[in-house]
Amino acid sequence: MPVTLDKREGVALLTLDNPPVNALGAQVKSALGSRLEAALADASVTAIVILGAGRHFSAGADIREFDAGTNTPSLPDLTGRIEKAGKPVIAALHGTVAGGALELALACHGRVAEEGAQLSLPEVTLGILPGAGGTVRLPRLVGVEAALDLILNGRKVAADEAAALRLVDEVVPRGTLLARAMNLAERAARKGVRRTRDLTVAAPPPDLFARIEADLRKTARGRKAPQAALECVRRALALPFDEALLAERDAFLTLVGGEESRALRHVFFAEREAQKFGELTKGTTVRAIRRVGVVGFGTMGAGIAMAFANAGLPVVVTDATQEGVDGGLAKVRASYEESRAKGRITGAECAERIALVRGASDYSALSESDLVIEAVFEEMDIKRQVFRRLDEVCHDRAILATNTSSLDVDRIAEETKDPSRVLGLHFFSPANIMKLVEVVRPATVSASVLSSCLDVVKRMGKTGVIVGVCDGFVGNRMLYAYRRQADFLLEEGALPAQIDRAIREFGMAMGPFQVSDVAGLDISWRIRKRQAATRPKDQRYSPIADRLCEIGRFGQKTGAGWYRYEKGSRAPIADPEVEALVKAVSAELGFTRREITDDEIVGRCFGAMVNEGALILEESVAARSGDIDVIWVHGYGFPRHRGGPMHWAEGFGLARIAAVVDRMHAEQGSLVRPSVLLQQLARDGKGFGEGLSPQPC
Ligand code: 3H9
Repeated sequence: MPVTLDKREGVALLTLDNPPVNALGAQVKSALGSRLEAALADASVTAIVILGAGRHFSAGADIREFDAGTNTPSLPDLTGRIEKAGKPVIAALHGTVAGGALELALACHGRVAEEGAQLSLPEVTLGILPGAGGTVRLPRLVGVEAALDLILNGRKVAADEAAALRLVDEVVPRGTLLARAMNLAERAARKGVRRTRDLTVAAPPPDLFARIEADLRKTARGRKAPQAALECVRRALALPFDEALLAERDAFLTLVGGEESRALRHVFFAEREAQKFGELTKGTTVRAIRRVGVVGFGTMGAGIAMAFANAGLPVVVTDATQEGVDGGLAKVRASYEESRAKGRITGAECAERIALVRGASDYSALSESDLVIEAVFEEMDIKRQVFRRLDEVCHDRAILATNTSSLDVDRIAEETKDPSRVLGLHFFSPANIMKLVEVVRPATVSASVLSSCLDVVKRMGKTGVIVGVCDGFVGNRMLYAYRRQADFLLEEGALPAQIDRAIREFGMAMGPFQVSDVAGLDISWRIRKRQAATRPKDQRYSPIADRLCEIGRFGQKTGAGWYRYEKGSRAPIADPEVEALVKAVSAELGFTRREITDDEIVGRCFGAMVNEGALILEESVAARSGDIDVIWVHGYGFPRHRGGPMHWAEGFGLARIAAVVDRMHAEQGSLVRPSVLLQQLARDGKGFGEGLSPQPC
């Protein structure tokens, strides 16, 4: 039974028992409703306590049921019934108390939270809003400003803060929750019930809503849920309680059926699916990773070292010279000091993390490391040399990883005596901040090495996605395809600022040319020069970026790239010199420049990207389209509320994408190779999830 009913000393205990997270699905709601009625009808019961079995009180409404439509009783019905009950109902909260679960607690007549409990209303992160009274009851309990902070940011509040906000009545030590909740229930039974609906809301500061609206215009661009939640809170102040509840319900139902919520729920589940690898890692032992080594103390090496130190793991970082080591350590110190100064970490945490990172100029310092990550120059010969050395100095059980962003990990693994312990761990820059790690799986790697790396990536609070070996793996390979169309569009008639604006309006944090100016144009120039000899002569190639590099425009670091920059500023300014260069290249290549629409920019850039994603699925370089979406959301700033490129493409229409791809193929030949999978799904009117059974990549 998903809800049990016990009686103790005149108090009825209703326990939610629906592993793993006590989600409030149809059966739980129905059982809770009937158990509640039974307790209310039982004359020997004076008060009721609702609690959760297992690690969490409850993760809220069952998100999987959102597509199934409303089921009875609805959560708003249930919370209404609890609030109106003639006997006191007390919520005993521990672990996660999220969304509808917190709304259930808000409707109770008292709340006790155990130390360690985390309370939140994360609905806007799922493209919805609290739909079981949260926007109406929370302002009555904690005030409008605090309520808006919680509702619009989906922020988790720890038990102590919840008490300070008067969101809970008491915080109690671990192990005492039930006793203290029963105690509160007995007291409430003597005093009579106190209902949240009867509380009055203090008027908020007069400019509060205007201020928040202005903020949302910047932070929630293109989103519907935050604005709708704000409106609900506004109505909660203006309307009678029950009318405000009805208005909230309407707003919730509109959002839950909308594209934003579908996309955000897709990402929620894709993130969790990405952690599952079926047979690939089933039953394998996870090796203990207690000490980590990093080779190369550049920006990437320092970022990786900090990512491990942030998770409490000691790291030793080697560099070829003592100067390199000192520079790297200085970078780490400066970064932590800055975080401390900004209040992101305490002084003690800062000192602890700095102490966890050691530097060395000799490979022998890596002999004790259980995992070593190479982060040296992106050059195959150099990497192979590093792996030969690692093979000599590291202990037999050590896992050896390369942070390459594109090179053939199979070839790197060949350099070692035991290639089963070699794989790629592709961190994204800055590695101490970015959540994504592509876990690159060469043919020879063992399942236990894969599981161990996924485990350590999770311990670092990052999202690991397994990908196969190919040039650029999943993320960069799709990025090349997208970026190439942006370059071609310049030649045909667009300018960098127009393309960047269209892509930003789509929802990407930055356009491709802005990104390039931030990253520096010189690195990809070097790669292109290396590839020049093998590039087919008849293949279309845009020389504009090369021309910019030839005149020393490497991006922000040189004050000029695709844009120009005022001294000390990072604000891009369109530059007539770049416009002249773009137009000159168009003329040289024989293009008659034409009007390019934003729709064409979006269709071609993202169409090429999605087609590449479909090829990646065909080749089993990624196991699922959701994995690709997770990679793009976490590693490349793809707007989460659009669900990732593959999910977005399904909504946009795979047939429309296939048509754009066909046109690009007709004009650009093998540079855009139409994916058979994409064409097939488009013909059959299916989505990516329907055309494939997940393949281990
Ligand atoms: C809501 O409440 C709307 C209301 O306002 C009212 C409406 C009328 N539903 O994350 P994990 C699954 S909206 C269904 O790996 P952890 C999850 O998919 C809800 N399933 O564990 C996974 O399944 P599987 C607002 C859910 O320990 C398994 O549980 N609530 C739900 O790392 C384990 O999850 C939220 O947004 C759910 N609500 O973290 C809370 N939650 O094993 C969302 C989880 O098949 N949940 N699952 O892959 C979380 O934040 C985390 O799951 C939690 C546990 C912290 C609870």
